[in-house]
Amino acid sequence: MTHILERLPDGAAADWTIPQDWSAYTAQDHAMWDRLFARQAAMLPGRVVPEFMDGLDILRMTKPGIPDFQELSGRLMQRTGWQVVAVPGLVPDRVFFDHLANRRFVAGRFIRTPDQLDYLEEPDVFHDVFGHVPLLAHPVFADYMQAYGEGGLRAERMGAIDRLARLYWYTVEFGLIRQGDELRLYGAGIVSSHGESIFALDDPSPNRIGFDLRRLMRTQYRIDDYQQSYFVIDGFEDLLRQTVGTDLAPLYHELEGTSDLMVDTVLPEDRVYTLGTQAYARARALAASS
Ligand code: HBI
Ligand code: FE
Repeated sequence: MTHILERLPDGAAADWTIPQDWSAYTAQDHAMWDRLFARQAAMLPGRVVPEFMDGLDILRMTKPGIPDFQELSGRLMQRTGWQVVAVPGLVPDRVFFDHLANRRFVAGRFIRTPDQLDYLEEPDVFHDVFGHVPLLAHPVFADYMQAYGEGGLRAERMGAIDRLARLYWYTVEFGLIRQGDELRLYGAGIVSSHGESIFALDDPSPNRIGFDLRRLMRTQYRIDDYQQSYFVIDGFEDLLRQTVGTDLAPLYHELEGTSDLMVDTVLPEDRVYTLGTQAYARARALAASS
């Protein structure tokens, strides 16, 4: 289980940031980044939104080694006014939202070890920086992330953080996007995972369902395995307009009386791109028994 820090760790600033201490990385640390980077950079073209590959280029993330956050922030600041700051782990929601609302992306500074190549419990610098930062060079996505932070601060006052966290999960972390007649990846949890970058687009088992905010906010999520349902947006502008660009208070209120949906539930009104084999088998069994 991932664990949110409860107390400000020694040595951290009041805003929970710590120095990245870039010069402390070893040759092995940099080699691990390069290995992960090479594997994803070879696989992602044609799968990820082109805006992600553009971001890698614009931010010069194609350079070998773990990026220096100061250098990265300089480029990002010029482009969209964002910065990348180091934190000692998962910070409390309020702290996380406050950084986003001020266009600061918080990143872990440690990198996984070879025995954690494909699975780790806490986000490391590869997930946080390779996964999240390239799209922060995209003006609309950059605005979405800031608006999410502002929405988080409002949701906290309304006791609706759990609903808003689902939005983050199914967009920023595990989102798919439709471009023309193709589905592409953009979620950081997918693009930083070799296995899920293939699974999310090619595997027959998960559902791929058109984005619907009300529906999504009723849907549970799992943190211990690949997703059983992905939500597909029609574009970043559309996502921003439909979600944190509007007042969500009426929606939170309306959802109070509704029940949660399981991770693999498919509703008759869902706009289904691909019905997962699990849901398909269940629908067949149901049809056969009636
Ligand atoms: N802290 N460092 C860090 N990174 C996260 O992604 C993060 C966090 N704290 C809270 C949090 N995410 C989520 O609980 C919110 O999206 C709701
Ligand atoms: Fe993440």
